[in-house]
Amino acid sequence: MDFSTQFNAFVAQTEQALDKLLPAASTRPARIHEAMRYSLQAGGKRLRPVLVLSAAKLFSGKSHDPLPAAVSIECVHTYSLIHDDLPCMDNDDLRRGRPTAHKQFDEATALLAGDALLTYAFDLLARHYPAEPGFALVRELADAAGSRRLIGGQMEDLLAEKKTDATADQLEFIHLNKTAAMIEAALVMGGLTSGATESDLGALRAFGRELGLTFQIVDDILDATADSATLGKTAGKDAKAGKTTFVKLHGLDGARRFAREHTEAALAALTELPGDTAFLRGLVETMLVRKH
Ligand code: GRG
Repeated sequence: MDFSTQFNAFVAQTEQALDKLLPAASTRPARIHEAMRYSLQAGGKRLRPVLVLSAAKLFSGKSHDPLPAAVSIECVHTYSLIHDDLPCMDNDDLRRGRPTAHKQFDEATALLAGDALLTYAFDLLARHYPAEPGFALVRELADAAGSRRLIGGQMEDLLAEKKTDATADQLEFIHLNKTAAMIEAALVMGGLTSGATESDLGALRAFGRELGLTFQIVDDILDATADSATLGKTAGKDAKAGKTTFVKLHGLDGARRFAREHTEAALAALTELPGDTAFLRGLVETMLVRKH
């Protein structure tokens, strides 16, 4: 199967599982379940679920269905987007090509929908896996989404926004935690569902770190160069806010060079993994040239 056929197959599996595993929109109170589904089923690249499913495929150990884990990390990711768009954070009107949750519903409903998705992610893991690998999955996701990583990255990002001279070190902290943490966790969770060893998990983590940094640098480049219609979210926001980004610190050419270096490092990390890594190789290469 070529790269894009495999990618689309993973996305289709994810969409089906999302629909099956989420509470029905009519579940009382319908408004919260409609809002959860509105944001979760608005499209999105489904990168994190695809990483769970593709990492799970690499190993031949004791295997559990990776789909609940894939859905659970997409729930956490979507909660973080809903909250990030709120007026008290990024105050954005457009997400995944649609009005943001607080514009479509209202602020209180958007806040609750985010809270509910975060909680539901752990419910899914607890319900669908036995203690092993369930505890490890819960721990991995909680760690990636917690105050040292996703939330920590978001906190430093908000603090850095107040000044226009953030350093390269601060920028790295923000991106390693706000972006790369969830990408690493997705890969590790996939590995955990199919019996990866400690050393395999270490290699997945190293790969995820580099992939996450590449992803974020490309995100900064796209924010500076693409339009809102292509991105499905507001373009040019970083420059307008005077925000420190890879592009601001290193210029467009410098940012492109960094993206290539992290791509090389990601490809090198892949050589430590067993199984057929062609799909992950394709993903890294596609990441570098993505348009949204
Ligand atoms: C509110 C705790 C909390 C965290 C918010 C996700 C986030 C942290 C902020 C959104 C802004 C941003 C640029 C985050 C970096 C990670 C990132 C690029 C997220 C967007 O992920 P995509 O592009 O989104 O995979 P889709 O919609 O395709 O799933």
